[in-house]
Amino acid sequence: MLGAEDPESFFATAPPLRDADADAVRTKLQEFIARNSIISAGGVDRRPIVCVTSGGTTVPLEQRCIRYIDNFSSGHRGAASTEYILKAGYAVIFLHRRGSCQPYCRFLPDDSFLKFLDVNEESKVQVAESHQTTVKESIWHYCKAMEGGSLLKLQFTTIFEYLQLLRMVATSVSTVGQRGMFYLAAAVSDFYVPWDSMAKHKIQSAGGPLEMRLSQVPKMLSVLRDQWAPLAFCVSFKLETNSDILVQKANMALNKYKMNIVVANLLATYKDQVIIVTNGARNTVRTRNSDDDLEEQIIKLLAQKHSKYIC
Ligand code: PAZ
Repeated sequence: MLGAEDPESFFATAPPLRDADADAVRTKLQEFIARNSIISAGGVDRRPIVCVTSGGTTVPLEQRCIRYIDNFSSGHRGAASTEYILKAGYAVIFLHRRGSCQPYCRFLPDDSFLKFLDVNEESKVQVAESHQTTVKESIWHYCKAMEGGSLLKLQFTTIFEYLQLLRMVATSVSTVGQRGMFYLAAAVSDFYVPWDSMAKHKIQSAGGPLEMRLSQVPKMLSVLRDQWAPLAFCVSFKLETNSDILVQKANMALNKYKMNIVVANLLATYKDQVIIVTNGARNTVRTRNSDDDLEEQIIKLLAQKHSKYIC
């Protein structure tokens, strides 16, 4: 019998995406991949396709969910990376947590977007003068990506949705072979409550302290590499809090899951520094000043390595 840690059993017991949602995603993916695979009469202008995963997955504790386990990921890395990947000429499937940071919206204040607006002499609401340039540029880039068909956004909240969508994206992207890339920056739960052993209703506090057993989420990186998209260029991320084990864990992921690259980062410094680990090499990438986006350098390096991989 297969356990909750087995990929097949995970998918067999996960609450399925609604049929209409799954069909709509499948259709969008097929259209997106076809659009970005066209070879024009004047030469090759098809784009390589990257699936960027971004933000954290939740682990529901009740089927009619009131409570869930979450993690700290804001989706900033995935959103910023998407901007630079698009700029480098790729098409991006942005698989992100609902409500997390979005490409071209990173500059928007958390509190409050009203700071960006003011009311003019005719009582009309407009973007404040101080933010006109940033907002105009962002709208321009966003519309170019959406209308030009190089950005497709898909949303998840739970670990169940995330892994089902990732499988759908990966099996679709496998059709473009080595032109496909996975950039797995999402913070994916390591532990979960299998759907069939989850409380159906709100867990009651009258019974005293709560004891709960979490199962391990199956290691889907090996399934991605071996079954879903064997030829794709795979970049996974490894976050640790202990610097003594970071590189060792990154090397383990590289070898065990046959990743092309592992981007290793520490919680204390992840915004300013990452280590790019490949077979036989280690490259530390740092921000040079406070206006610098670390993601710009990461993507430059990855694009070089990916184009070598394709040749
Ligand atoms: O989403 P964010 O910008 O707040 O954080 C990015 C990150 C630290 C989640 C990412 O760089 C990362 O390491 N993701 C993988 C985490 C993991 O080890 O599962």
